[in-house]
Amino acid sequence: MKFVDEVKIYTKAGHGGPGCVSFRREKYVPRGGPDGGEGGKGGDVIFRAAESHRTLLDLKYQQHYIAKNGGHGSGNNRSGKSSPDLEIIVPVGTVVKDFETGELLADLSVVGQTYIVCHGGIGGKGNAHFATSTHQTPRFAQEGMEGEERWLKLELKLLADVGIVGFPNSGKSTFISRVSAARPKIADYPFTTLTPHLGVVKHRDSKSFVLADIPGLISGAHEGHGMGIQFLKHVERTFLLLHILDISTEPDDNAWKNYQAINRELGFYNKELLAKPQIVALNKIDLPQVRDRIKKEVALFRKKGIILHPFSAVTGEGITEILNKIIETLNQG
Ligand SMILES: Nc1nc2c(ncn2[C@@H]2O[C@H](COP(=O)(O)OP(=O)(O)OP(=O)(O)O)[C@@H](O)[C@H]2O)c(=O)[nH]1
Ligand SMILES: [Mg+2]
Repeated sequence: MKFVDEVKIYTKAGHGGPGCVSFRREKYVPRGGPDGGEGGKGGDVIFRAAESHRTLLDLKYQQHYIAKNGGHGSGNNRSGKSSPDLEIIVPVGTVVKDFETGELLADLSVVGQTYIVCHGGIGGKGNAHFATSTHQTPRFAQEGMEGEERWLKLELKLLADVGIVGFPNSGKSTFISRVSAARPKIADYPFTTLTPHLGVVKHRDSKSFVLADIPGLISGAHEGHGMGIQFLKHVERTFLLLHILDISTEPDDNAWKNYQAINRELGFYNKELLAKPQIVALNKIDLPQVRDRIKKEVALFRKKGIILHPFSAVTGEGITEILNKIIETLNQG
């Protein structure tokens, strides 16, 4: 099943009910005064963030959300019924934007948070409202106000704690499938992962955290090369990044250059990504051509002030150290 993280929907609040034109009818009172009541208010359309929903999938299947109109006012000064609000439940982390303008309307990041996206129209006044000493028998009433309507774009940024970044084929999916129950496809060709995957990691007795595996990046991703950088929105809110490096394929593969190339793409997407703590790891140390170069690479990164964690996603060597480091860093934040 495809991971749904963007949907377009139409929302419309209810119109206010029309006011009523009516005159009192009583025995022995031949010409009673105006007694038309006002219309009821139309229902609002409201978003509510709840933990019960993990994806925007439900909204993909229903595109139109229309709240009911307010009831008509009636005689005897009776107001029309106000309509109930239409509530749309969305996962925590949903961002609501105006589809036409792209304007950010709401960022529903807290459980129970609500946002009124379309206000219902208020009801029209009945003719009783318009009676004055000089105009005692108004034969008109107001229409209700129109309810607001708009097309929206909803985006769900996965709420992962840790995002994995790296070139295609570096072993990101192998890592997540090793440490969590997530089972993204793994293969020896680039761009195996086409959609983000989430995995919950429970390491020893520390609190579990959520890891996000996203499609690989390449140089020029910000210009649309490879899978592009749109998937980086899934790691925008993570607390830290796990940067996986692979120097196994070419003899002149340069871990430092690769490291910088990926960071450049992160910066093109959003400078703030570069401010996140990064845990840098060198994968595939089970392969002799990589094993032979561990010392050199670790020393080179150390010179730049960066700890390089060698590991093998296949044999599991070095993974405990990486998880320890992730948890330590998460705890600091
Ligand atoms: N020898 C060895 N191979 C590995 C290791 N980790 C991953 N691989 C292999 O590398 C290839 C790519 O692994 P993936 O986990 O699919 O890589 P990815 O980074 O998710 O790739 P994309 O989804 O394309 O970005 C597969 O053939 C894996 O079996 C490792 O530690 N050692
Ligand atoms: Mg992958």
